[in-house]
Amino acid sequence: MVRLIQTSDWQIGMKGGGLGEAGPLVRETRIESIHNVLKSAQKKEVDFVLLCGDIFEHNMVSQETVKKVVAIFNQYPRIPIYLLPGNHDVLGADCVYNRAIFQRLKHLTILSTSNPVEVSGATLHPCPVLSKLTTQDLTATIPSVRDIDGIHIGVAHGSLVGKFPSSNWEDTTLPVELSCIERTGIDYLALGHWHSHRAFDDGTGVARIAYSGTHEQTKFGEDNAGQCLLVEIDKKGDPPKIDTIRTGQLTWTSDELEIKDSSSLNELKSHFEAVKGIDMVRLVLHGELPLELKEELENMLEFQATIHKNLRVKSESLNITVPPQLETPFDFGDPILNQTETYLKQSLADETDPKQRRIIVEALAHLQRYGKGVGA
Ligand SMILES: [Mn+2]
Repeated sequence: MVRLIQTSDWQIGMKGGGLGEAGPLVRETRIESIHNVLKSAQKKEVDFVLLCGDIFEHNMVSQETVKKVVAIFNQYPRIPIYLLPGNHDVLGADCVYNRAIFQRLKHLTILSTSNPVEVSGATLHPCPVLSKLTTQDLTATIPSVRDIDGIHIGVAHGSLVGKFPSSNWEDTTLPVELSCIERTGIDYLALGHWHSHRAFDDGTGVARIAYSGTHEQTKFGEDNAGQCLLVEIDKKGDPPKIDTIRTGQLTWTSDELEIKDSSSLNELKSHFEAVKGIDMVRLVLHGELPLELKEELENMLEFQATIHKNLRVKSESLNITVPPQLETPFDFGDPILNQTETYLKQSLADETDPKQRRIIVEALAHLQRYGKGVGA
């Protein structure tokens, strides 16, 4: 019998591009959540932990970051850790795991060749990535183990051919053939590379292939992320028992909302009410917003930004409409201001680029506010 924790794609050291100010929070949380993986291993008294690649975002990750990860590993000295490098932390002369600090970790084994490794309860068959551009089945090196006693587990980092969950993952590099199980007779294939947890059957209705997904969601829109897997296999040939364990800390939501009129702001209010416990909130706004509601919307968003750990609002497709009263000339009692207004309105009438129009509308709104202030 073997019991293991499977995890991958920690992407430690990732920039968090597109997350703006939340970048540092996401980076630190990814490191902190390693504890959740190793604590699960401790609690479930597993034989070992299997890291299926992309533990670091790249091989040039800072030594400070490396030390943070090693410091966490050191807090769990009784858990054997087997680490297969992926395409981000790819093997080679500058591989991050070549650094001396890793050689001193007694309970960490880097799976750098395809030689079988005897572990407590099973034999591992690592399929290391030797080039990021590999187009050959990564599991080709796993021999047939049908006639060899014991539980056999393949470990690879790549894309399961024909099972890409979304088109942007449909790359032709790092292929893993589904037929690997049938060809070799291994009991289980542990995979990394995809950030979402997925399990696949071997063609006979038994799930023998699984991605754990990342331990902490990396961006908006990832589904089934923020977990590790507890995998148990009783004996050779038995169906593996695959359970998910929550390890992620940050919660994420991404939604779209159409703005039409003042009732839309109430809808927006209800939306924020519904997501108030979520850390990372993304909102795409489109439609038409009357200029007189612009300030209210901005105030609402400013306040909401203080409630969530991160609020990202995309409003490039939200048109600000100019209300009729802005079309009627306003006498500022100052020829320069009057002239400015006429000029801006003419520019608005001539301008077709939505980005430029928004700038002009903004200027008009400021001018009006200023004008009212002068008149008051
Ligand atoms: Mn990868």
